[in-house]
Amino acid sequence: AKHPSTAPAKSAPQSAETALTNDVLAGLKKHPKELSPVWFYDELGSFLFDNICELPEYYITRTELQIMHGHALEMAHHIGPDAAVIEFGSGTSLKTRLLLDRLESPLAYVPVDISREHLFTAAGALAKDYPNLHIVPVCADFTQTFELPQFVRQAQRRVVYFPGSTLGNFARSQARELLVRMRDLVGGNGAILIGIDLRKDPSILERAYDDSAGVTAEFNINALRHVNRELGADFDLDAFDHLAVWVEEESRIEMHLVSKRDQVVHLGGDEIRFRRGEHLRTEYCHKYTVESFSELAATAGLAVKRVWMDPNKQFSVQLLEP
Ligand code: AVI
Repeated sequence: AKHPSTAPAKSAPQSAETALTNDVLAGLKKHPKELSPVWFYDELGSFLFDNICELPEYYITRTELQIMHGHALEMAHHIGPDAAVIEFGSGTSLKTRLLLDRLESPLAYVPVDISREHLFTAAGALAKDYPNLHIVPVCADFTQTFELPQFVRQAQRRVVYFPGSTLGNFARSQARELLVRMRDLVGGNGAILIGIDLRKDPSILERAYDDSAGVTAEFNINALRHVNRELGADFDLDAFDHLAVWVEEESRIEMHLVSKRDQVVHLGGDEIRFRRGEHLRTEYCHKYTVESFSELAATAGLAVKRVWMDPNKQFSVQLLEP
């Protein structure tokens, strides 16, 4: 047993599963109901996300890569020599390679990811192709405070790389907090290179998050499959519809799951009732203008030094400094 049965129930430490269950239940008891987007990313979800990145409607990955191909050299000049590059949520690091290829004598590359397996697989692959680069993987949840290896903490120029527009998935106050944490990590002489998706015609956005092949719908539904498997819930995967909706006042796409009928879902000894047509919100995807992002950055004590965009101004990669 994880916990001694003799311990009084009141002071018994929570198991990780109980903590997760309570967290999910708290979201399901809100009005409107919500579920954290972290539930998208099990093995199938990560595979589906990789597929999303290749979809014709999902312009984000393709456009950011185009910007990196065109401007990575200039970005590298701004970063300068001997930098330690710390990547938040390092995935397959395709974009990272474009940056690393251009940097002058980088001191170290520090991929930070919560998934130990992905982290070490990607770091291993990179180590083969960059034998002279010091690669220091850190397994951590980048939304929480974490320690960098001492020689990275002492590097003169520390740069956080955060591509993919993942900042858009955070509520504004959390996005600000994350920027503050990045600023603290890089220090007064540091920089942040960040991918930010830009506001555009809502019909383009809604299609990007509701593709004709139905991959994003499957990605959304998979969050329920993940909760069923990890926490023993009994969500009926066929009883929810995928919805992607543009919310103008918040300047964001929201992904929802809409209950097809009145139903009851069981989780951790609790019963959660859904009415027919009731929404469960699973994700925010904020879209910024160059101005609105610069305002957000300023609230975190960061100034925008450079903005690189594709010719159609769909996406941006921005260099921030304290
Ligand atoms: C990971 N993140 C930047 C993606 C996005 O576009 O906000 C997640 C995603 N959700 C649906 N499709 C892709």
